[in-house]
Amino acid sequence: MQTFMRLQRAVEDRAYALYRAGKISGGNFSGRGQEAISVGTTLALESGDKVAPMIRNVGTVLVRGYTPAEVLLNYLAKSGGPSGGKDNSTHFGDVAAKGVVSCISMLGTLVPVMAGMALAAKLRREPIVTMTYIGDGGTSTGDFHEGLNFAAVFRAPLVLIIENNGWAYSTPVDRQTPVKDLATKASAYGIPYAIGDGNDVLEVYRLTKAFVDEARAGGGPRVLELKTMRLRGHAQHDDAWYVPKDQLEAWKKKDPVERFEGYLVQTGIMAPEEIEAVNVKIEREVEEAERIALAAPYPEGTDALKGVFADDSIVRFRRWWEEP
Ligand SMILES: Cc1ncc(C[n+]2csc(CCOP(=O)(O)OP(=O)(O)O)c2C)c(N)n1
Ligand SMILES: [Mg+2]
Repeated sequence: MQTFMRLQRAVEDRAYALYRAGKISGGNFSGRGQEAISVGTTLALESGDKVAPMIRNVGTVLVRGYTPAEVLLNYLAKSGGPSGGKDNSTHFGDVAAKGVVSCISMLGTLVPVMAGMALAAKLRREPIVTMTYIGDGGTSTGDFHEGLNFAAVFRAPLVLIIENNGWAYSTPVDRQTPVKDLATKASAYGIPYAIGDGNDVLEVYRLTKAFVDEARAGGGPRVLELKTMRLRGHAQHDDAWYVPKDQLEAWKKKDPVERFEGYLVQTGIMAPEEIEAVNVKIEREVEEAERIALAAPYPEGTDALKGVFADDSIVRFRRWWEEP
């Protein structure tokens, strides 16, 4: 848990530096302050389960076996990255090899997608659980409600994680909904829910594991709301001027990574020097990943057609295009 949380932070810090240096075009997002959620929830899954991360869940893809180099190659839109240079963010996945369903930017849409995937697994009698994430803002979308209702009716083994980080871009939660606990929305569909501390990786793991086990045992969907705070702006271009400084400072004291490292030292599980050694190793690994990503080539123009249509349809399209 400590390694993956530090790895997420190190990879995202490196991406932030690359963004500031003008090497990443478009937006660049960060899950700083929310690492315990990505890591704790994903570690609670079995290898055959399917997970769909959102933009703040780089920890999820790292736990699932993507390397820091692959993540940075993708941010830089290089050809060797998982999206082959088609995306400059975190929109990549590999359902068969890694059990990762690509992030979809349109908020809420992954809820029906993962509900459908869970139902498909159930119909095939495969003991698989699906999981995805949604922000506080995303719970206002129609897809969130339709997807949850669908999952509830078909008792699909879906675990939905609500990452309540207090803000949807510049909109605070109390301007988004009059409901204090977002997970209570699940009870409208007869879905059991729980609410936990998203900055405590052990609690995140424990609550997720219980829900994953229940969903796998045939109990139907579950909704878990984890309270946390976005420690950077919505994306790197946004300095979050609208967030009250005292709110930010209070949450910085609850930093999930430092908090867990403090716990490991206090309980004698790891000595400070051991933690330091892990963190130095991670920094080196991420420096090497950056070197690889910067040196890698951009895709060829013709690569733009690859993976967009089934190969056969490219042939048909060319034939149609070239015929007078
Ligand atoms: C359906 C939809 N509406 C609007 C957007 C633009 N948008 C992207 S992220 C975002 C804020 C999301 O807030 P939240 O769901 O709380 O997630 P967080 O960014 O806090 O992780 C908005 C409005 C979008 N991607 N999809
Ligand atoms: Mg939010």
